[in-house]
Amino acid sequence: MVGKIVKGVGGLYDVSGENGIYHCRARGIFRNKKEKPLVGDIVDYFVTSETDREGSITAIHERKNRLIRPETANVDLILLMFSIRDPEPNFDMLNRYLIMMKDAEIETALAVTKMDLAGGNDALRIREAFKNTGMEIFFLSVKEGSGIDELKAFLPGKTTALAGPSGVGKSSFLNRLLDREAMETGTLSEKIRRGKNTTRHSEIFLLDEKTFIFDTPGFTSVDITYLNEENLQLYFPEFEPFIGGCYYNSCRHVKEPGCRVKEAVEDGSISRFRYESYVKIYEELKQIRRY
Ligand SMILES: Nc1nc2c(ncn2[C@@H]2O[C@H](COP(=O)(O)OP(=O)(O)OP(=O)(O)O)[C@@H](O)[C@H]2O)c(=O)[nH]1
Ligand SMILES: [Mg+2]
Ligand SMILES: [Zn+2]
Repeated sequence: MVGKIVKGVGGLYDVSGENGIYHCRARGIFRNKKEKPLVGDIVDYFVTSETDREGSITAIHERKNRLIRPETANVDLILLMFSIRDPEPNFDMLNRYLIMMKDAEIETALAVTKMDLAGGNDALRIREAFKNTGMEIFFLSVKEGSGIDELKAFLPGKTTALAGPSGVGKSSFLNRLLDREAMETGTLSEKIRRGKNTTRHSEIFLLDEKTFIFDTPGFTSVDITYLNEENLQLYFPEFEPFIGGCYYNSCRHVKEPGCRVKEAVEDGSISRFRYESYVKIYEELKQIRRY
């Protein structure tokens, strides 16, 4: 039978097929092949016990894509969520995450949460920071119920994964979409102090027949050191119109004269914040490759 893995915890997978959900284990062949089933995978499975609703996964169908963070397969859209406050956004980490998604060739949109805690020009500041990146930006407050419908209208027909740091309100947003307490939520201090109310596994929910949404665990760091600094420019979509126009063909837009990218930062077509992030990451990657 064929089904979709909707949840995976400790080697046990919930596979949703035409006869409902079966709790499945993956057969040993996966371990030997160093391949492991991921939430979002379409798999072949057979039933080992009808009464206990248990089964066994025998094969993974070809993936459209595969992500390490969050560990998922077959995602159409990443909704990168971060809160305007509590916790404060870590823009450096967000930019690194966006680079990782661009490398994985997965469409990404931004959702700024907890807008009930925002100050007067916070939304403008965020729009300015990410201008000309081509990304949709949504502003919402689950607490006040604002911005939810706009974001909801963006999701039909897609498989969307909610991603972002811990405590930004991913599970709260999901619960709001489903109108039930599908996932546990909690304050950051509850998460940290008691290790509770935090999301530890990825799980898929159905919004309608063709619309899936994954809740995933929050991340605390993003590693992109596998990238080559020469190519880093390609991961900043707002640089694209200017690349190739610089005085030097080999321009990496850091210290070179006659740089069109730097001009674009000066005239405001590229946000300084993103450019500075580019330079910082560029220097870092270059440093790594020296060794
Ligand atoms: N002020 C305010 N607080 C919110 C809002 N949405 C969520 N919260 C609170 O933020 C805290 C964290 O929410 P969660 O939904 O657990 O966050 P999460 O992103 O799922 O966190 P992890 O599962 O640990 O990755 C909870 O105490 C929520 O009540 C909001 O719109 N406004
Ligand atoms: Mg959560
Ligand atoms: Zn340049």
